[in-house]
Amino acid sequence: MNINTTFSMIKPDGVENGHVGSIINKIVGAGFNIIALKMTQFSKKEAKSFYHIHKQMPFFDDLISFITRGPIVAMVLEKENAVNDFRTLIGSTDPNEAAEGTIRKLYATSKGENAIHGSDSDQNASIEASFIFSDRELFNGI
Ligand code: 3AN
Repeated sequence: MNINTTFSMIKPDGVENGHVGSIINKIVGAGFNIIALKMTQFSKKEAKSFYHIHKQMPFFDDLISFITRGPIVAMVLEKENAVNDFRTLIGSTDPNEAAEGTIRKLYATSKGENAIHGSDSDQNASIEASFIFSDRELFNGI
């Protein structure tokens, strides 16, 4: 069994709309083990660095305004096949295209404000977790 980890954050819309508890319930119910968790808020500078791969995209400025407008809840999650299984659990970027029962189908309002993030590879999971959490907070390692 290949147990690995992924990084997730409940975005400002998910927090503002009161969905933190329901989303965490769904994550744990799907078999993920939370190995690190905190509520925090991105500065503009941090957000631009976190999302640097989208720098050239037309939605970049909106994305930075959105992700910095309120707190996020960041988590490192452990499970067999964590990255891919978590992407399945959250659903497509656009909630209109997300499968029934997925977190984005249930809680996202638009492609820009889509409630939750999940890493797209093991390498990015590690980079993103280290962006938010210190080594001592990642007590299980990643
Ligand atoms: P995902 O989060 O599903 O991996 P990415 O990595 O393509 O999606 O995009 C990162 C974030 O950028 C998305 N979660 C969403 O908030 C925002 N985003 C992506 N595409 C668009 C778009 N066409 N319009 C507005 N925001 C977008």
